Order: sequence, then C-alpha cells, then structure tokens
Amino acid sequence: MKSRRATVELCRLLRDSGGTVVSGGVVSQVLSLSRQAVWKAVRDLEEEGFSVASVPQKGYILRELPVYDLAPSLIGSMISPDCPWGGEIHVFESVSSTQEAAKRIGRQGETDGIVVIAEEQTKGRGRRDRTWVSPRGAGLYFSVFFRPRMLPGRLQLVNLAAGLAVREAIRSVCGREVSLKWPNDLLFRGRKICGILSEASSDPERIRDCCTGIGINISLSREDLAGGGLENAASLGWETGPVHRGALCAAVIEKFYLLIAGLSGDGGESLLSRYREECSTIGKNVTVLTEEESFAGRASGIGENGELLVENGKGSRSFCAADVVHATPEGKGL
Ligand code: BT5
Repeated sequence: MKSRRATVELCRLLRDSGGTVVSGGVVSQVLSLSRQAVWKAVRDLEEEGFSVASVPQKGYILRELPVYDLAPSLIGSMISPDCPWGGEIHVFESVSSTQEAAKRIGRQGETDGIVVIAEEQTKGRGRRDRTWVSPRGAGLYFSVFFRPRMLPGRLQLVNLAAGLAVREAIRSVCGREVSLKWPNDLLFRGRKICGILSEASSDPERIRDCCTGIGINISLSREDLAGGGLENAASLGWETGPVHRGALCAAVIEKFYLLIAGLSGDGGESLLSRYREECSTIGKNVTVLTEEESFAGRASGIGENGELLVENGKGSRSFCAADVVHATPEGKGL
C-alpha cells in the first residue's frame, strides 16, 4: 500500500471537517484536482480501509477511519501540512530490511522523504550488521530516505535528531518519558525499546542521500526478546497498552523533519543544545566500547559533530561511533 499526495490531502480535509459533508466542488478546489481525480482519490482511500460516503448533490463525508493502524494516507494526514516533509509512505507486509527497501525506492526517483514501513523484517539490521529482532506485527519498523544538505562528517547529527524525535513522539502519543542514551538508544526503565540506524551514501564533499531506520518495540513478547543478548530489551506496550503505530510514526516523522530542517538554519546549534539537555548519558560513569578498545570514565558532554566526550584521570577523549554501557543507573521512572 502506498500514499499519494491526493489521498493524504483528501484524508486531511475530510478529517478536519469533523464528520460533516464536504462538497465535491470544495474538495476539487482545495486539492486542485478534477472531479474525476477526486473520485479516484476517494476510491483509493476506501481501498486503504476508510469508509467515505458520497452524498448525492452534496459531497463526501468520512464515516470511519481504517481499523488498520498503518494505513499510509492516514499516517500522511497526521503529519502537519506545515512540516517540511512531503514524501510518500509505502507499507509492506514483509521485507528483508526497510533500509534496503527505502533506498531502492528512494533512488529510483527524485522524491525526498520516502518512508517505508514493514509489518515484519526478515533481516532487520542494527549497527555494524547486528541483528534487529523484528517479528510480524509486534513493532514499528520504518526507514526514512532523504537528501540532507550537509557534510559527511555531520551525519551523527541526523542520528541525534532521530533520537530526540522518537523521544518526543513517545511522550506526545503515549504519554511516557523514555531516556535517550548516546547516540540514540531509547530506554524505558533502563531497557532498550528502540534502536536507530542512519546510513549515508556520500562524496567527499557532501552526503548524496541518507536513510534513517527506526525500530520501536510495541508488543514484542518476553519470548520474542528471550536470549541472544536481548535480556535488556522491553516493549513500550507492556506499560502503555495498545499503541497506534501510525500515530507514533507520523509524530516521529514530523518531529524528525523539523529538527533536520533546523540544521540548515543554525548549523546544528539548537539541535545540539537540546540533545545535551535531554541525553541521559551525560554526567554518568560509562564504559565506551569501540572495535579497538574499551575506555571507562565520566561522560562530560557532546561535541559539535555529535561525538561523545569522556574524561577520566588520564585525560579526555571523544568518540564518534561506539557502544556505551552506563555504569550509573537510569533516573527513577526512566
Ligand atoms: C540499533 O543497532 O539499535 C539500530 C536498530 C535499527 C533497527 C531499524 S528497524 C527499521 C530499520 N531497518 C533495519 O533493518 N534496521 C532499522 P545497535 O545499536 O547495533 O543494536 C543492535 C543490538 O540491539 C543487537 O545486537 C541486540 O543486542 C539488540 N536488539 C536486537 N533487536 C532488538 C529489539 N527488537 N529490541 C531491543 N534490542 C534489540
């Protein structure tokens, strides 16, 4: 299933009308579409599971939203029209990894902001080719393909933006506070509920395109998360009950795009200052693990390219990519 600009805008217009009839003329005018194209968009919405009644001589009325929480036009319509995102949303039953699917679709055209969501990933990936456990229907697994205007050395800022966006989206959609561990693991009561992976294709001078993948555990069971280094993982839904994945996805995309758009305005200053305030790693005693070494110390800050600064008796170091173990426990309730 895939969203189109017309179906997203029609959906937004009908939802905004609060259950009243919107005349066919108004729809064609607001959407700048012929009556025939409006009719086609109505049919497409019905295929996504919306119930739209056409009232003779009057117009259209939205009777019911789809039961399916990942209907692409519904997700698109939940993203504010003021947000600089204007892409397409593709929803698949099963893919190897949404990263691969989003890059494939994104590189076929010029559209910026291709979002690929899957019910299941058979080869979901973490950083350094680690596995991301992605059982069918139990998570929100999606990737955003876009073309940021930034230097390759600044890619970590995209990751930080994604972490902040997910944290804020979980707060607004689920009413829960989660902690943000550098660079972008989200923890609930000290357990990982979300992982983020950004991959870019670059020239020496610029990033050509970037694909940011986000996996949020919604209703993975304890059995899904048993063994294989997942003892420290949890699902958001264990505490919150059912989560509307589409609403959560829309909130993440909106907040992510606003943060990315802000990067070109001030070179990342406001993003970094927000991240420094919200990242729970700062001030903690940590062990940083890289391919080559392990370094223990106190996380003292975040550098201007998003790197983690760590100090100990012997001096201070900065790390661009690494795994971090918090020695100090998470704050109460997080
Ligand atoms: C990450 O890597 O945390 C990035 C995960 C990104 C997943 C998304 S899903 C949509 C998109 N498509 C993809 O193929 N990937 C992205 P990293 O920091 O390397 O953490 C990986 C480690 O987290 C694994 O080695 C496990 O220990 C653990 N892990 C695996 N699956 C998990 C899960 N569902 N919940 C919590 N932890 C998990």
